[in-house]
Amino acid sequence: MTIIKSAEVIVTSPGRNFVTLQITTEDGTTGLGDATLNGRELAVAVYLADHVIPLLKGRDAMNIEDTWQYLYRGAYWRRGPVTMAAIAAVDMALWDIKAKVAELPMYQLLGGQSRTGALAYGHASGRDTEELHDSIRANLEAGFKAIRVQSGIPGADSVYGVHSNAPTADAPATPAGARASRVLPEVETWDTRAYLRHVPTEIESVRHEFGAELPLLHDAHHRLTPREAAQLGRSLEPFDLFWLEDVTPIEDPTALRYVREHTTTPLAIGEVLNSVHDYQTLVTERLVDYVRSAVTHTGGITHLKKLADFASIYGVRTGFHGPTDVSPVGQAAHLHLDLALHNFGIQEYMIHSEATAEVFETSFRFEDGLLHPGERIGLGVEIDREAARRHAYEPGYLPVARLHDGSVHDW
Ligand code: GCO
Ligand code: MG
Repeated sequence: MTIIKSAEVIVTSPGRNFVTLQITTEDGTTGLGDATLNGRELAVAVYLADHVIPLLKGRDAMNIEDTWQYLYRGAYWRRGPVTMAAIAAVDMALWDIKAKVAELPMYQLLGGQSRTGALAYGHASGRDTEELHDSIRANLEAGFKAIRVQSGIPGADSVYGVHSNAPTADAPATPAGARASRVLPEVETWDTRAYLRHVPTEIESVRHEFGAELPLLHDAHHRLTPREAAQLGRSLEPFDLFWLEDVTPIEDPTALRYVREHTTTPLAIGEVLNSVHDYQTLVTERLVDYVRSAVTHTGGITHLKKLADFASIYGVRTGFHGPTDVSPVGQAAHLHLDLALHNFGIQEYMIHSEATAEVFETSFRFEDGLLHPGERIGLGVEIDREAARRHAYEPGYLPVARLHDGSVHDW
């Protein structure tokens, strides 16, 4: 029987917080879904426990599309990161169950393998040029064939995405710094002019040191006006970026019209979007080259597949969001999609900590710069409930950015 018998929310913090939904059917098949929303984790946990789980019991686990529409349209209050992360967790868990019932790795249900593996990019960063180059070398040694480059800015104490740690399982980079025992968010100071002056010089130094072939990416984290973004895109054109990410704030997709008119640097956007509808202007006007949503924040496999298929009609490719705040369950779901989708572009891959790997045991492998979900049936992830219990939830916040005059800026 594939009738849903029970569902449970598991909150654990092996190095950082994760919210996981486990659904069990009457015949004892279990499925896992990721519901982690960095810095706002418990909102999704409560949404699932109080508003979604009571609706799941007794439903046929096989009817994934119907359950998706039931939770989305049935709520009336649709979209938004909390709702879409909750629906995503249910959706992933149901695909996991369906693939287990079919005794197939999940990508087989999406049409099978379109490639031998998904090109992954790692995160390199440094407070200065030397540290940045060392971090790139560490990424190359770890097997990455594409690298995101973030650097410190002279005069700024801390900058988004810059860590002194190498991307190893022992010392994983943490993008958001959401785990903190402090009560209030960390405050970073931001200076756009210094950033616009400095970043091109760092990327030039990287091209000089590492050659023309290595695909390089950079994330501006929504901090620029369209004119500033156009300036940055233009100044980076000689260095042939794979993509420039999230240049302008997400609320106004039409801001990218100006950027597009002024630079040929490829653009990626979307990690904070959570619906295919959010992409209508971006995709139909071809304002971006890559869509960046995460399966965890965009309604799961069902909805992300719709986004990818919509984008494919316009020649836009995928670059799913894969920081460590997407759990190994969410990342596994990405890898199944990456393998199957024809318009796959690249996959972000931040290696989870060893503590995380003890809680979530995965089947995915990273070989020769490519990620593969493995051949285990379902999504290929098992959760160790005992290990999960050993890591209690820790409240934490993402940092906040302020300008030199004290006013709040986009972080
Ligand atoms: C990325 C993202 C992350 C976000 C983080 C917020 O490109 O990986 O920008 O680093 O900041 O996911 O929780
Ligand atoms: Mg980003």
